Amino acid sequence: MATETVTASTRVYSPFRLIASEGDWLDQLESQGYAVVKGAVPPERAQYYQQKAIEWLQTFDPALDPNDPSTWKKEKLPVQTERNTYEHYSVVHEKFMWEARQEPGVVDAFARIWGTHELLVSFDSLNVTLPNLKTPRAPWPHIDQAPRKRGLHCIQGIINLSHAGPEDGSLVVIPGSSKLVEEFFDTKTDPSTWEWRDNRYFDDKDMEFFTSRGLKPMKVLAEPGDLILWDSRTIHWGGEPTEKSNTTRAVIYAAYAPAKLASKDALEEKERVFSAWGATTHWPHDNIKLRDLQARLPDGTPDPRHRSEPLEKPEVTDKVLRLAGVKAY
Ligand SMILES: *[C@@H]1O[C@H](CO)[C@@H](O)[C@H](O)[C@H]1NC(C)=O
Ligand SMILES: *[C@@H]1O[C@H](CO)[C@@H](O)[C@H](O)[C@H]1NC(C)=O
Ligand SMILES: CC(=O)N[C@H]1CO[C@H](CO)[C@@H](O)[C@@H]1O
Repeated sequence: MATETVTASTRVYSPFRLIASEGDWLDQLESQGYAVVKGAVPPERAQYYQQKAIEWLQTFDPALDPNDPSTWKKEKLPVQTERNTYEHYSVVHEKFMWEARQEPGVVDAFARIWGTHELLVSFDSLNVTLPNLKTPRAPWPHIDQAPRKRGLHCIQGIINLSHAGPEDGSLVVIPGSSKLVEEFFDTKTDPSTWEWRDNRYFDDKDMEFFTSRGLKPMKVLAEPGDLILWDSRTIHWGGEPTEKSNTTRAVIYAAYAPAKLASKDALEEKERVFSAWGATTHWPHDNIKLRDLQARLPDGTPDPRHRSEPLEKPEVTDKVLRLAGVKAY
C-alpha cells in the first residue's frame, strides 16, 4: 500500500477482494461487512482467557469478585480509555493476550481472508466491562479506515470471551455500510477535509445517508470463543448493555494482515512499540503509532500503579516475533 505524499483528492486503492464461497462467513463479510466465525476458540480456552482477564483486574483490586456486584469499585479498577478499554500497564502484551492472538482458529480465519499465513497482528486492547458499572454512552458511529483509502484494507476482529445476548454489551454494526461509505464520501463530503487518520466519525446528519437507504444498526450476538470480524469500512460502535444485563463483557481486539503490506517505516515503528510493551491502533500493518504508555488518572496526573512491562511476560518465540513484525517471514 503506497503511502507517499499525495494531494487531497488522491485515493489509495487496495487490490484485495474477499473470495467467498456459497453460504460461507466470508460471503457475509464481503456482502454485509461483518461476520461471526463460530467457535474459533475452544470453550475451555475462551474460559481460560476470560479468567486471566479477571485475574488481571484482581491484581489491582484483590477484593474484586465478578459474581458479587457489591465488590465492584470503579475507582479501584485500572484506568480505562473513554471507550472502556484497557491499553495501559502493558496489558496488551500480557502472556494471555499473546496466547489469545496465537489461537489457531483465530489466525486461520484471518489466513483465509488474506490467502496467507504470513501475518502481522495488531497490539490492541482488552475490554472487560462489569455490568451496570459504567455510564452508558450514546452511539458513536465510526469507521476505522481513512476516507482516502478505497477498497478492502483492514479487517478487524473481536475474540469474544463472554456471552453477548440482546441485553448485553456487544459490537453494533450497520450491515451493508461498507459498500456505501465510499459513495458517501464522494457525494457528501469535501475531499479537502479527508485526513489520513484511519478513523472517521459520522454525525446524525451523515447517518441519514445510510438510514434513508434502509440500513439499520444491528447488535452482533456471540458466544464465548466466537470471533467477530468486520471490515474497517463498516460503520460500528461499542454497544451498551441494558440495565437487565448481568454479564461481564470480556473481549480482546485483534486484527491481522499480510506482513508484505507493511512498509519499512511501519515495521520499524511496530518493533519500537513492541520493545516498549506498548499498544497501537486497531491496525496490524499500517497506521502504527505508539499510544501514550503512561496510564493517567482522570485529573491527568500519572497513575502511580503504572507498569512498564507485563506482569506475566509472553514467551517470545519466533512465531510471536513474526506476528509482531520484528522478525521477517
Ligand atoms: C467495551 O465494552 C463495553 C460494554 O459492552 C462497551 O460499552 C464499550 O463501548 C466497549 N468498547 C469498545 C471500544 O467497543
Ligand atoms: C443473570 O441473570 C439470569 C437471568 O435473570 C440468571 O439466571 C443468572 O443467574 C444471572 N447471573 C449472574 C452471574 O448474576
Ligand atoms: C465473566 C463472563 O463473561 N462470564 C460469562 C461467559 O460466558 C458464559 C456463557 O455464555 C456466561 O455464562 C458467563 O456469565
